[in-house]
Amino acid sequence: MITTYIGMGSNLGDSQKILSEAIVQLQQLGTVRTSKLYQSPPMGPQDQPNYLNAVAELKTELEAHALLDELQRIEQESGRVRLRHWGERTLDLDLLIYGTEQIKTERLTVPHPGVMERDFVVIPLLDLDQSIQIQDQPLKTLAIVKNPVLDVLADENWAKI
Ligand code: PH2
Ligand code: MG
Ligand code: MG
Repeated sequence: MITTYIGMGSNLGDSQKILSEAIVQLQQLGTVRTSKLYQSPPMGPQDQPNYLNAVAELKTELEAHALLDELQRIEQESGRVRLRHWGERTLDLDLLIYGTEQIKTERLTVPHPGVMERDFVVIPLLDLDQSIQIQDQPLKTLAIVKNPVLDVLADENWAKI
C-alpha cells in the first residue's frame, strides 16, 4: 500500500459538488482522507474565478502511471473543460506525491513540480500530515505557510454527503 496525495482544484461549474463527486471516485481506488476545503485566488491569468482547492490522501495499490490514468479518467468523466493553460477548469486532479518515489517520465513528474510554491497545495497537505517532506524539506517550515492567501470554506468533512 502506497500513500499518495492528490491535488484537487475547480473554478468552473458547481465546484464543491464536482470535487465531492471526485472524492467518491477516488474512494474506488483505495482509502481516502480529505483536507479542509479552501478558496484560493487564481494563480496565472487573473481574469478567471477563484478556485476551490483541497488535497486528498489516497492509500492505494495502484502503480503511479495506473493511478495517473485513473485521475485523467475521473477528470474526463466529470465533463472536464479546460479553456487555456493556467486557466479555468471544471476539475483538475494532480498527482503530487507518490510514497517517497521520485518519478520523471514523459507523462509524469513526481513530486509535482511547483508544490512548494503553492499555498493552495502546501496548506491542505499539512492538514493531512504535518510531517510531510519533499526532498528532505519539511513543508511546515516553508515561508508560504506563514502568510497563505487562502480562505477555509469547510472542515475536512466537506465531501461527506
Ligand atoms: N490551478 C491552475 C491555475 N491556477 N490557481 C489556484 N488558486 N488554484 C488552482 O488549483 C489553480 C490555479 C491550473 O491547474
Ligand atoms: Mg493543477
Ligand atoms: Mg493538472
